Amino acid sequence: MHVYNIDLTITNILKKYHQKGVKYIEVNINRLKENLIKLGWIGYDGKNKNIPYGDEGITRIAYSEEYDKADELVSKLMEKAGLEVYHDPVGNLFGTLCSDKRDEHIMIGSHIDTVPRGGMFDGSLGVLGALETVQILSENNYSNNYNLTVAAFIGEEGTEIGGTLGSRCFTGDIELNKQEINFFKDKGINYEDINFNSIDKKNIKNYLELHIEQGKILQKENTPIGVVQGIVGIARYKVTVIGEANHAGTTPMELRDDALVKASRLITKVKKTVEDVEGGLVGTVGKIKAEPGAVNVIPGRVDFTLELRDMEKEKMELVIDKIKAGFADNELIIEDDFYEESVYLNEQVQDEIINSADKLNYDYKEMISGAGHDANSLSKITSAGMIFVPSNKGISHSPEEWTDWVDVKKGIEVLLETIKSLDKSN
Ligand code: HGY
Ligand code: MN
Ligand code: MN
Repeated sequence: MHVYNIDLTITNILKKYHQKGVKYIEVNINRLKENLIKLGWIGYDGKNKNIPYGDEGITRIAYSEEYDKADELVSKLMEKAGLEVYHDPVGNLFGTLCSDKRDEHIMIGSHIDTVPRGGMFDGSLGVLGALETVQILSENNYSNNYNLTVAAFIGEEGTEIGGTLGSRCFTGDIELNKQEINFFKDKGINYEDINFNSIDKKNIKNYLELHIEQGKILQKENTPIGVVQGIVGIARYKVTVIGEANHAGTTPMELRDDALVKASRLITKVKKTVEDVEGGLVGTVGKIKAEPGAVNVIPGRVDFTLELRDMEKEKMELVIDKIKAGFADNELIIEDDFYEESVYLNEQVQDEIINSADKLNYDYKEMISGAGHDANSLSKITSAGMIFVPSNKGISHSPEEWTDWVDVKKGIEVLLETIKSLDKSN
């Protein structure tokens, strides 16, 4: 069981007050913790009574009933913090601490939808951490130059029509095909409404996102802060392998054309091909289905998803070319399903994050994100940056996802300092 080790040693607090020129505002970590746990109960399926951790984890899929409850909770928390709360046509949620000086926004956000059986930090920490920074600034009568807008983008995790859905709609970085238009229509959202939103995209000066690393590096190197330099590109494919369905009893082994045996050879080939490519390329087969799916029938067809991630598109294309070799066209079909370009995040914003970590005397590491994020979409319309905090044992997209509260607090403090410095700059 995790003990909440809030690092309140007197030296830690004094250290902050000794920082020259930093009016130290103490984030309310207990309020953040309470909000994060409250949000985590929505969609949690487990026996734990004091924290939504473990067992079947948290399932809060975009546009589901659980998601609507989560949206309602976060909207109420934003109202309680005195923010102006509104939704755009696809269901993105915004809360703004208005400025009387300028109409541009500094946007700080992430997502509150989860993967099936996910954890309580992925996305939620970024939205509630953003809320905490804006709320604590407002409570300290901070006079913000820019509108400070907290965003909860809907559908960041993969939906039937791809991931980072809400933020791609918000930034207009999306071409909707017939199937996708119908996806929205089923939810009562008209296509014409989608490209309009309540904030003029040109008016977003910066975007910041606090997120768990979802990997092992920060914890392994005992470093509390990650400064994200770039976010990998994600290519998803629908793969179909064709064989010949036949009787499992009367078909001799040498006369079989077993689609599942062929698919398993192909999947092993994907692993080998990806491992042979230099650098950080990764490949995953996450979903597979054999048809007709009967115990006594040799599978005649197998469908599976293939996802590749890297900073370089060419490396992902190379894998596809290589795995096709040795298969006839009528037995292997690979269809593009989703592609999100990799991005390098804004260097000035990275410098601001580094300055904030330095001011607070926190070690940091510059790194690439192997996970996709809404910051990818936002980086297409504004200067965007991301701050990572460590994930316990690198686990994420799992009921065991965990970040120690002392690290959560450091991440929010760096976020707060970065917002303040961006708010002073032009
Ligand atoms: O899949 C991802 O990388 C993100 O967690 N949606
Ligand atoms: Mn996420
Ligand atoms: Mn995720």
